[in-house]
Amino acid sequence: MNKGIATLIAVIVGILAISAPILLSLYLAEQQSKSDQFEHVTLIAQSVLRRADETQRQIADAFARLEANGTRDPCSDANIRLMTNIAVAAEQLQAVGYVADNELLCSSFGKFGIGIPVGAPTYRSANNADFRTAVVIPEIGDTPFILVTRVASGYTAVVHPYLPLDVFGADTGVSLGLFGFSQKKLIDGRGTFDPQWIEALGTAQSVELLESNNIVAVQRSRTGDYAAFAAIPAENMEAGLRRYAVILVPIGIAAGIVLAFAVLYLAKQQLALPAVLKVALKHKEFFVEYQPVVDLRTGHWIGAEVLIRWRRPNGEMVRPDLFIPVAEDAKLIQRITERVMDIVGGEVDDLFARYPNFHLAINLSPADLQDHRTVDLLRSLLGRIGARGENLFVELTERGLLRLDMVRKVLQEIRAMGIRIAIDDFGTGYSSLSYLQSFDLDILKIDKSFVDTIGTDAATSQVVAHIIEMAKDLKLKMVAEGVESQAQAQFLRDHGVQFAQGWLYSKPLAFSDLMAQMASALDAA
Ligand code: G
Ligand code: G
Ligand code: MN
Repeated sequence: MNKGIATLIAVIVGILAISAPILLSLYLAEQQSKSDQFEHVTLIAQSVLRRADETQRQIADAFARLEANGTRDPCSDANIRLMTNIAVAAEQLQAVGYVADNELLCSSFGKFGIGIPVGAPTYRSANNADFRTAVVIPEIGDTPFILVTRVASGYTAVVHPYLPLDVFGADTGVSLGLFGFSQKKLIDGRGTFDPQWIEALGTAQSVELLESNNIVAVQRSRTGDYAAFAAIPAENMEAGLRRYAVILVPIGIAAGIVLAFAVLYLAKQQLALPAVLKVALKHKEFFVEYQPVVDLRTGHWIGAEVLIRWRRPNGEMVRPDLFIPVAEDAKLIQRITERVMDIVGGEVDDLFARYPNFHLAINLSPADLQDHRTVDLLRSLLGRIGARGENLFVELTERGLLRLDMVRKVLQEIRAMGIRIAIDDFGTGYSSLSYLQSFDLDILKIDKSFVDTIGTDAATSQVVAHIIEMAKDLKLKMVAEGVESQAQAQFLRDHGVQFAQGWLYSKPLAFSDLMAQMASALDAA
């Protein structure tokens, strides 16, 4: 991958990593505060409504009892006694009385000599009740009362204005009240009120509104022509938000920083690898091991695959499957191949003098096959280690065969030296049989992933047999990789596979160990 793009992606992921948890924590704080405030305001509206409903029930009850008395003179002594009984029993009612022509003529407090003026009604409900708010009646008490008058009979309930509103009385920041539907007017309330809130209720039973200035809850009465509302300033929510944010945002920031460091650490490792590889080449941090290849019939070691190893200065081993692809991307792989041949050339001395039919297999990458220099490197390696062409194999992956023309030429020259060509990791790529046929190949290496399926009922276990048949058709010799059990070896032998490598026989060895073990095997024979 292009380094600039990789850096950009790392930076973007880093920014996301740090900002996502913070934004999430802010969002959670806001949601939490919002639901807290709505819960609060809804609770208030419900309390107002409960009190209003109870008051309304008592008023309706009072009117029903007075009207049932059926007297023609509402202010008769008997009727006033009934009024007194009702007012004493109904705790929400301050008094009950009789109003005609905007005058209170008598009440549970008795008959007044002259009528007390109460003014014109301010509101008439759908149930034909007239409302008068803020009526002062010194004979009854010194607060302005609400009067509710039954239009049909003139009977009137005197209600203390704070009764329905006396909820959370200490909480002065709260606006609350009752409004009537039919007139879309406020019956009783304190603080701010916006007729829009009635519109917002529509036909619903309740509604919660978040306005720029207010958090509002409206609750419709199930029995009367009114609804209760409560509102608190939106600043309350911001204060709540701040309370939660103080706790949640630091957690978000901490999580973000940890995440960002993790991202940067990973990105840095990835980005730095090519640079580190260059230093590793300069500082000679690579060495090689040799994994023996055995003849499946005799068990003799007939050759070995050269495998590169990288030990960092801090002792850490880096696996080739990790750094080989990076080296290929960074165009460093040819320097690595050259280093491998250099190491082999330096440490392999009298191997072929002692074992003239032994072979070493060198892994080549696609880039190696497109460069004529590889031919020269192999030729000089043969000279350094005193080997004939037949003592050297090269292993190619299917990917290496894709850029045709140059590859064919390089392979021809390699083969002309007597070096044999093995196709590595066969079956894991995507080349077709006929395509492979168009190259002069000698050996097919059966990938460990297929060998692993032998004796299992994995769907791919059939593939091994097919690969073996195919190799026979192509007249290729076979090396099975990663053989770990006698059962696998037996299967391969039975199917005509000639050679194998794997832990069953030997792990990759240092050159001196390879030589020592071969010598002792010969002594034993
Ligand atoms: O040894 P294991 O040893 O983990 O090898 C892992 C992979 O690395 C194998 O697919 C092997 O073919 C590849 N590999 C090992 N050494 C070399 C090398 O020198 N050059 C290339 N191109 N690949 C190698
Ligand atoms: O180049 P190639 O893909 O063949 O490299 C072989 C890889 O497999 C190396 O990493 C080697 O160490 C590893 N290997 C070799 N034999 C065995 C084996 O029998 N079992 C396992 N698990 N790994 C093996
Ligand atoms: Mn290999």
